[in-house]
Amino acid sequence: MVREIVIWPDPVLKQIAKPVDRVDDSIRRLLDDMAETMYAAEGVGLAAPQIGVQKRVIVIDTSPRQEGQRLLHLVNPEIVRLEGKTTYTEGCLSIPGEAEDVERAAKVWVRALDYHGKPFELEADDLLAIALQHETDHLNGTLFVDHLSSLKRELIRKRMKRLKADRAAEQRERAASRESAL
Ligand code: GNR
Ligand code: NI
Repeated sequence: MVREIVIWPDPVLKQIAKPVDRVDDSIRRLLDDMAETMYAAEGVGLAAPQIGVQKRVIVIDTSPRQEGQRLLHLVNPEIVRLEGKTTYTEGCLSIPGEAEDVERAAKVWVRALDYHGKPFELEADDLLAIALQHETDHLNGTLFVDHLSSLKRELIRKRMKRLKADRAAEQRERAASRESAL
């Protein structure tokens, strides 16, 4: 099921997500919903807090055009080593229409549980390394705008508040026209 993506600013995006104690069917359903939501939104990753779920669960696919072929499920991910520096122009499904340069480690080593609860380790560079850092940030209540100057962040906050207000007005209008059609 495709879930609704929470738009920043929202308190749920600032909280520290809780570790999963067992990868059971309900976690697998969450992983499936997250993958479906990520592909529908054409993102390269998604963290559970972005659909309002406070759990340390992420999905990543750096080539979402070939849906499902390079899908990664990570439960309780931990970055165990970071190396080098790189700058990438990042976006976020919770901050639509915005993109800014963020400096991060160029290479990371991550430990996590997979779809079946089995531990694995992953060594990543390029976009995958960026996505892993971006998504684990989400689990700790951090978004890419938190890596920007406060001036840039506050400008983006204003635009997101306007976008949310516009969307809410649109929904009210749609509800009203449904009502009058009855
Ligand atoms: O879809 C996404 N694209 C992206 C581009 C550059 C750096 C990070 C990302 S992640 C983002 C999806 C998202 O918001 N995940 O939390
Ligand atoms: Ni994001």
